[in-house]
Amino acid sequence: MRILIAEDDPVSRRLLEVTLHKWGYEVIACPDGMAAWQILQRPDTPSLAILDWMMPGMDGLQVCREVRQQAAEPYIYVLLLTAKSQKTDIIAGLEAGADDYLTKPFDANELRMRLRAGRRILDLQAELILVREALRDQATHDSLTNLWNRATIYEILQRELDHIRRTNTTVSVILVDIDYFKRINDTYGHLIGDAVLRETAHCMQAVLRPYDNIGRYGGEEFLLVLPECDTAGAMTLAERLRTTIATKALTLAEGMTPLTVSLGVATSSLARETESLISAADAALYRAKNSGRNRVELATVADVTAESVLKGSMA
Ligand code: GH3
Ligand code: MG
Ligand code: MG
Ligand code: MG
Repeated sequence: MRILIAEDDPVSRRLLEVTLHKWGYEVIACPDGMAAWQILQRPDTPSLAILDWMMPGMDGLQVCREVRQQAAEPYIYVLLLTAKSQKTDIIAGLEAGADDYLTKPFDANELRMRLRAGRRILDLQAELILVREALRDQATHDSLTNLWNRATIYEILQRELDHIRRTNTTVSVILVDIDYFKRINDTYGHLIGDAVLRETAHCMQAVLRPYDNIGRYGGEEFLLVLPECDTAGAMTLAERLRTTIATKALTLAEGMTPLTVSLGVATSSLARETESLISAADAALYRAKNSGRNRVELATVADVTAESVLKGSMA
């Protein structure tokens, strides 16, 4: 573990450095607060710092305040080293954001134990961050395919549509639905069905550009959100997805007939509201299904009009 030491007195600094080395720490030592603050702002900053209070230029307290004002992560554990031992001084140090303090001349064993306490806190914090990241991942991803889940892909589309209102570009969506998927479940069982869903998801992901988004929209339905992609681009991509899946012999079960998908494409030039755009793509997908499946259909103005008429009649 790396520790930063800021101490203006060369003898004390050397002593600290040697002691910490002996305990197995990797040490970065600097002679004043300014140098310490420079290092603490780096992305690869040590997460534990021992700061002397009184130093020329920027003192330990000022460094402490700056550290607490910058981004909260990675957390930097600060131990203030001070010749001041008045209660009011200690309170001032803690108020500035120090986690702990030690009065000089310090007792080596005490320092050792206090550093250990600091490490425990840093370890706990790292663990919390991992858990939080895992939770965030769970909340935004579909657990079977690891694609974005329905809520997240919907949000992504909303964000993209907001964006194009400002930038005057085009975003396209593709709704993809596996053909006769129920048969796979019925013939080979639900587990193979799950494996087919995962395979299909990965197969599509491999065809996409890095900035395209794909989410699991329903059971065997996927929604793709394609930023800065016009009708022609979206149709080409949809066709590539269709052929890629149709020609990929899924070997998940003996005698399995090639899997196919039907796709509905819609672009923001047709509809600029999230719901309308998705339902336009859905109408196109419905046509693709009715025209025999394993094909791509493009949404038209009629799909959007039909949608608003339907909405009107329900209102
Ligand atoms: P179509 O060509 O008209 O789309 O026919 P289909 O059989 O694909 O469509 P249908 O909507 O009739 O059936 C979809 C099936 O998908 C029914 C459901 O049991 C299955 N399904 C939904 N989610 C999952 C899942 O997570 N795992 C598995 N194995 N099956 C699922
Ligand atoms: Mg000093
Ligand atoms: Mg289906
Ligand atoms: Mg379906």
